[in-house]
Amino acid sequence: MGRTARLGVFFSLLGIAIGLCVFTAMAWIGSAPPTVSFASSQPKGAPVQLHLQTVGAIGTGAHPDWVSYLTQEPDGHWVGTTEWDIPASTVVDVTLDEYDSGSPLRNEYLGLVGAATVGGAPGEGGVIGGLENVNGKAVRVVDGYSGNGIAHTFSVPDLGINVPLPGVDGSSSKFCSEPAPCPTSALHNVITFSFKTPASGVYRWQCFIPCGLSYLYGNGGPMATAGYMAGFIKVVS
Ligand SMILES: [Cu+2]
Repeated sequence: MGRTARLGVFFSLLGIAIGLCVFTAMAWIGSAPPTVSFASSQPKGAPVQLHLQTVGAIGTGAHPDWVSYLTQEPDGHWVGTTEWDIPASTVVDVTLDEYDSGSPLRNEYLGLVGAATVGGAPGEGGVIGGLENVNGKAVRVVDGYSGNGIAHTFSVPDLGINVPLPGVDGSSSKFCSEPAPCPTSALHNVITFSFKTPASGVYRWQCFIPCGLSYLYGNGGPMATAGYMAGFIKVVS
């Protein structure tokens, strides 16, 4: 093969390689969930109000049958995302409307509020007061074998945050069966808790209940995809 032909093959292969890189990068960027900014949603230093939903099936998008978290933007609009910009050293008051059914825990440790911190004392994690409020009642532990079990958790291991979310009765006629966001007229539990953001940084959070039905051990699909059962708290200074 002559020099020109070899150069031709080289540049053809280079072009294909660059094309594949660009395609992969665009696919990755295109699949990243949007970020909702709470950086200036309230006066500096005032608590951020973070309103979330958990639903049994998001009903729209690429995976309509996947379980998902949703985020309410400061203007009231609901978005299927799990990524937020939140100011540093700021209290975050979370209100979580839980519309999904639950099951007993495989690991009862995840029923403890704030217990996800590595090496931390049970119940004394990053949740302020070590308590969550379930339908107006303060609780430190949720028994996964009582009621309708636990649907999901909101857990940020780096911040010592674990909040178990009790499920609702999946056989009820009021179970949410429409595309998210679920209306407040549908059966749901209201869970509230607060935590304080640390210095700036990116903190991964996720659900620790293997809720990815039909995936290996329940840990694939929505459990392994940002925007559904996992995301990032981007703490900005
Ligand atoms: Cu989950």
